Amino acid sequence: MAGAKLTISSRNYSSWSLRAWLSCQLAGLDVEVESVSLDDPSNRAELLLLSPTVLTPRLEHNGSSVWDTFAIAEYLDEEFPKRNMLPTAKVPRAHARSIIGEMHGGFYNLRSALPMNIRARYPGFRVFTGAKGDIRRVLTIWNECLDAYGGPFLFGDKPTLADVMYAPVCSRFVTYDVAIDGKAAQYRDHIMKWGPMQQWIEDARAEPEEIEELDIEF
Ligand SMILES: N[C@@H](CCC(=O)N[C@@H](CS)C(=O)NCC(=O)O)C(=O)O
Repeated sequence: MAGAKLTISSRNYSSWSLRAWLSCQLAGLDVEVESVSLDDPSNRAELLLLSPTVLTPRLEHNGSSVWDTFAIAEYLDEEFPKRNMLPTAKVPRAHARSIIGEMHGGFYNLRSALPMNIRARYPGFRVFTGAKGDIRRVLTIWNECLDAYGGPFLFGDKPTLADVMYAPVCSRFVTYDVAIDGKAAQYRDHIMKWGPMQQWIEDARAEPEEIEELDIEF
């Protein structure tokens, strides 16, 4: 559908931009992507007019302006009900909403200690103790879903918004060489090879911008 625009920041560093873009892919929405560099004060001023939080992502679609990744995902699910962006059955849908909520509202240590950086590789990276608890919880979530619904995605054979929410975590595990095994490792690999993820990774690699403070010296 023409006329949809997604404002994002960096493809390499912005995990929320990735989630919003993957949500658009699940919705089947043909979206124009506008990247803004948030380092530039004039861009920030312009973004304030679009997104009151001065944060990306922000979606414009059919007269609606939606900011915050969770709101964008909910909006798209409502606009495109036939796309089944959440599991169709009530119990798994409640499960999916819960783990989506956990990702959106939590995992602060994981997100701050292992910022998304698609292009980088840190072999042997030492994860600090605070983030280890978050990693354990993510693995529990993944293993419970993969056991209950049979994979290869968290809720079975089709991707849902739950996979969208955890996709940047898969990328972080690759970047920071987080040792995982079994079904969780297979899941990480499946998501990293998933078509829309591959497309985003390719575009992130081509992106010129480097943000020094997010390129951890190690
Ligand atoms: N809760 C927000 C978080 C969005 C967010 O933190 N976006 C980052 C990019 S990943 C941002 O815009 N940062 C700009 C800044 O901090 O200046 C969401 O779900 O969309």
